[in-house]
Amino acid sequence: MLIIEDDEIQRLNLPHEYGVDDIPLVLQDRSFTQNGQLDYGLSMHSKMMGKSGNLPLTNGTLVAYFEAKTTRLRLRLLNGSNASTYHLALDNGQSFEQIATDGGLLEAPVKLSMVRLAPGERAEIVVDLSAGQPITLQNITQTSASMMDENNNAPNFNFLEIRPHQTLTQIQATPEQLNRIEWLQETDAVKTRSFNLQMTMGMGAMMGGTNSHTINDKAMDMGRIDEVVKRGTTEIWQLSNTSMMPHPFHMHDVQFQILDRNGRKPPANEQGRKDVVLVDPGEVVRIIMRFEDYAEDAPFMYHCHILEHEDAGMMGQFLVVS
Ligand SMILES: [Cu+2]
Repeated sequence: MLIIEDDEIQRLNLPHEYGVDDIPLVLQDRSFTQNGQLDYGLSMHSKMMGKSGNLPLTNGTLVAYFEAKTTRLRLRLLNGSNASTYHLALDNGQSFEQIATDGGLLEAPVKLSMVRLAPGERAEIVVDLSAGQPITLQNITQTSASMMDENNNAPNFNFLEIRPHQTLTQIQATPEQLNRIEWLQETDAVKTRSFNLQMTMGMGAMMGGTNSHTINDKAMDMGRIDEVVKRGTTEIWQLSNTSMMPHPFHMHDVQFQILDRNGRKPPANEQGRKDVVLVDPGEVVRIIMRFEDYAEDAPFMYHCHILEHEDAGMMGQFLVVS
């Protein structure tokens, strides 16, 4: 995990002592063989849906715990799983504050009792430990109407047990204003591009054949540039999912803002700088971004962040030119 900070973040007096009250957490699920090796056997099912494990790993550790010395703890969460979307909550039902998205601080903290994190997605949260009782960060299984979601719906994992010390150092409350974000407007956009995330369920695809996972009917081809963007412009990318399972769409190069989900404003904790957005089956998500970096020779990528999906072709590449 790379942690990027600046003077402005330091001035906010958020918990920022690495390993004490500021903890990076890479969350994953893995399976192991009898002799303790990583099991990456792919069935036809996991080739299609992505590989999920049956055990939770936190920073590569099983049954992880943390001894807390402060009344507040800042957790920098990364879903580092291949394919599982997590629904993270505290076991005592206590709420927490989300303070940052993938690419930076939210404008204000958002109070939540659960945060959804797709593969590749990040969130920073602040947990209140002033009651002095142990709290466990868990994944909560969601009941899904779709059988197709089953594999990406991890079981009730315990990712981290937080054990507070007898006496805790007081940490001040989170400031009410964290950041000022320059919001891009729909009218700023010079172009709208459409991306359709698709999966083919045919027998050929099940056997790992070509074009099982595509964007706009195309599987990734290193020799093909899919989109050419003009530097300095703002665009809307319209993401639709016509497959039977959710896909976390990820872009390189830019941080985008979510304009809407099926025409509705995204929830408060998604109103920030993002580079991963989960697109549910049947959903249309519009994102907006400004392209400021040149990429005239070596292209940037966009892809589904489920590892087996990008491997199977659900990826494209774009240039940014003058
Ligand atoms: Cu996908």
